[in-house]
Amino acid sequence: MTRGLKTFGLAAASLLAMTGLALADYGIGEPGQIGLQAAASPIAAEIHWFHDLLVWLITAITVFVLALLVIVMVRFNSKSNPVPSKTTHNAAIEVAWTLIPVLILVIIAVPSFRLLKNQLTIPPADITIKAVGNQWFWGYEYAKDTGNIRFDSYMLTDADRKDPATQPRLLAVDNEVVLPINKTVRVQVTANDVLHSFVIPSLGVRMDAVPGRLNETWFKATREGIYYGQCSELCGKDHAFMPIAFRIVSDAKYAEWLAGAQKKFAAVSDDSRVAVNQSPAAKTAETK
Ligand SMILES: [Cu+2]
Repeated sequence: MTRGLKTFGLAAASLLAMTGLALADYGIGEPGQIGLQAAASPIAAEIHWFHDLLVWLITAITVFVLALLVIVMVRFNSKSNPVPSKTTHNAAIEVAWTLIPVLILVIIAVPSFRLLKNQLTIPPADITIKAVGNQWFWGYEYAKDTGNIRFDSYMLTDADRKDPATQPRLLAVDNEVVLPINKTVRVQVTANDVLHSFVIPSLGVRMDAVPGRLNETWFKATREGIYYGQCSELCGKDHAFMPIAFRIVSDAKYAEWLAGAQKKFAAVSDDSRVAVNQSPAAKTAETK
């Protein structure tokens, strides 16, 4: 009995973890973590809410189907039910098992499309940055009117990591992207060579980086902190070693960082390394 209770407790704990109520930490995976990385933007919170809704729905459906199977196995096996019923149709049940799944799908579809709309409708942005995937590092540009800098961001090697507590292995980078809290940031995403994917779980951002194409996404960070992400499209031998690190700070700290960064890094030039939205034909015409 105690054992049963323990198992139940464990199952309940994993369910809690799955629904994101436990193991909250910002911007980085925890050892033994089961749930999602804690949300730090409204979109990420909405993604978590939708995920939790699906977990409960899936759990209810699975338990219901399992119960039906158990009833069939116990009550209608050849021993306990030697003379089977000849029933072939039951209008009420047939209507129910058609309509209820449709209803469940509608219950899923409404928040699903709402989330998709919120992700894809980019609100007026306070800051526009561009993330450029390269084999194997990310380059960043702050738009001319909101920063006007560009720099590259490489993963720190084990030898470079002076403080393992604040510089997690395989995630810490030399140049972090610093941005202010509670500001809408439009992120343009593209690539210089092959497909990459720009992902920061805590900020609810995931966008493919495609050479010759400018994709857009956005976030509004509502918590200060450091948020890590990784390239999420297999892009070559060092795919696992091009992390993303965004540091969200107060307005004052951001202004201070930007002033320093404008001295340290180059400005965004007109002949930017990346030519976006250029068709192969246009490129060929240019070289002729
Ligand atoms: Cu990549």
